[in-house]
Amino acid sequence: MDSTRKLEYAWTLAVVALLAAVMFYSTILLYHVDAIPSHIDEYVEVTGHQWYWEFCYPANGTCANVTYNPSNGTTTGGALWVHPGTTVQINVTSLDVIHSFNVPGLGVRIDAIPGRTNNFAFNVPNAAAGTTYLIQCTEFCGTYHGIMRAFVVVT
Ligand SMILES: [Cu+2]
Repeated sequence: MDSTRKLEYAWTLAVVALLAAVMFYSTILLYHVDAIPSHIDEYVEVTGHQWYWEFCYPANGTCANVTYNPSNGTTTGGALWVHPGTTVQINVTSLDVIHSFNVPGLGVRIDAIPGRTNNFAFNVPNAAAGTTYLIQCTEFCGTYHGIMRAFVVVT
């Protein structure tokens, strides 16, 4: 075997080893990202509607709709209220079409699918007290998809 061929084998094996290592660690990371922690401070039921989000708090039985107003593009009616330093589990579903619950500032993105509940947990940083995070539907869901937004308010 000449030295050029040896080099080709070495490069091929090096690339295969690198890709195998990346796949190994990404698979583990994927499971950790989806895992629900054993301790949850607050549960929020999130329901997508055309074209607003509904937030229900099983702890006290209250719900808030963030309604849309197509005539002037404003939203009213509530927010997703959370406390700093807590772990929040959201159970996300939809009553009409597929929506996507996306909070870029908190690293949350999960689909709202009719007939199915997707669970996701996220941490609210201690330093986030007083912060407001934008929620934007990121699955095109009809005419007013663009104004289907709400806020996570950390109090
Ligand atoms: Cu939508």
